[in-house]
Amino acid sequence: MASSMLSLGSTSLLPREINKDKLKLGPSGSNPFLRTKSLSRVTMSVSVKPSRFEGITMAPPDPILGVSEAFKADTNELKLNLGVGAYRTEELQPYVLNVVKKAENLMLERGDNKEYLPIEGLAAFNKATAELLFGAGHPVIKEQKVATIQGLSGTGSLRLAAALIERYFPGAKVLISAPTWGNHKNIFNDAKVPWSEYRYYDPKTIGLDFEGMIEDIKEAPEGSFILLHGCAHNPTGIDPTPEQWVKIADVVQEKNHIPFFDVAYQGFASGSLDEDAASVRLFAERGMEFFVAQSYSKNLGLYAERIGAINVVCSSADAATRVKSQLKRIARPMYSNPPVHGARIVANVLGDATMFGEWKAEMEMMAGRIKTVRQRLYDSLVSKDKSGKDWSFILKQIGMFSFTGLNKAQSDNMTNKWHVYMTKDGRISLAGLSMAKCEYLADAIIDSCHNVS
Ligand code: KET
Repeated sequence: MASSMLSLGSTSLLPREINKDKLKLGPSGSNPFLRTKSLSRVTMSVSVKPSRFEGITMAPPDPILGVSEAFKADTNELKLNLGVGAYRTEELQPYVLNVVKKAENLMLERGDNKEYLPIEGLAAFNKATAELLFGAGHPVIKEQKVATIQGLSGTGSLRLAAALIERYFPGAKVLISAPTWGNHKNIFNDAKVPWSEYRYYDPKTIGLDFEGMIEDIKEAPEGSFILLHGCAHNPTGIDPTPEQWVKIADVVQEKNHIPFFDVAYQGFASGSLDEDAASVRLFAERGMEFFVAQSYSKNLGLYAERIGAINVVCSSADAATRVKSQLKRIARPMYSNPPVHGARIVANVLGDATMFGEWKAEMEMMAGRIKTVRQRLYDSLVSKDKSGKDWSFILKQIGMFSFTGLNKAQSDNMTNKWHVYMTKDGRISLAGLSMAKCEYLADAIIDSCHNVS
């Protein structure tokens, strides 16, 4: 293809189309190709030269964000995007929290500048984010045992920690749950950190395979990193009970493993920020050393601001200082320093009692809407499905998602026949569902579940 085409940026022109294009570009002479006069010769010499990028193959679409691209291209009016975990209103519109608008207005009024942040990010944000996670009076904070640096949301923060593991724990393995958020594998692959899976989801019970999970964590080489979803496990929506968390902490401690929490949904699982941080705080109370990546994409709706943090809890303030210095060293050549806008929003909201209260109320409202559609979807399934199938697993799951148990062919049917966009692992984002669409979705699920194998 490349040998017969002239490429101009992202558009490719067949040679016979060039004259047509010349007319469109006009006689200004500003286009360097047109100034050569002998356009056809230029075409010839370019056309025989293979691209240096010939060896670069087409990458597959992203399993989650690629779903949104496919959704945009669908013109059917019934279409429904339940792919990415992003909160929508009942009218299925994106939602900017009022408290975020308030914080942004404040920033405008103050006339905050756009100077570079330090490599570790905004100090007020780093302080507030660690306090939100552990609780302000927690000994790990008072004793300055936490190395916190601002990251490019949850993903960027995970990536920084992965780079630190690669550099300082060569050969150490990260254990991730089967299944997990798809990007975890990409992150550790790109950071060249070996990983393997521990059992988590049991398709027979559509619940947690707790025995399998404990066995696999026990069997991992001593000193492995154990990636845990702090709350609202993605994609299953199944979390360990408080008693199970205690047992997980026991075996992790016994085997000298290093826990690595991914907290992307604090406040979104139960509606309470403290309750959703209970797993992390349990490990902190035991004096363990561990990682926690945080994200404000979901709970403050700051998806595009890329605001989050990586926290490393250390056994001494001295170790925390050294770890922080190395995290900065990793960040500097990667992206130099993080963006300020989202950090200021979070610092303002968390640092002001009134705004903090308003945030909690809005978060409860969002979490509440998701719980309401979850219930409505369940009710619709139960009333429409005459097969006797037990749908109660939908109500047992928590957070933004429901793991439907639909396989790839069934998920394909949801999209191809019903225009319901979802990930191929059978996950649907209830945050993208309205009450009005529950019945339609139930019809699609029942058809896909019973008529496609
Ligand atoms: N961890 C988990 C478990 C997670 O689900 C996400 C995002 C992230 C981290 C990172 O989010 P960030 O915006 O970098 O702070 N999950 C949703 C979006 C995505 O895939 O990027 C999703 O699963 O739909």
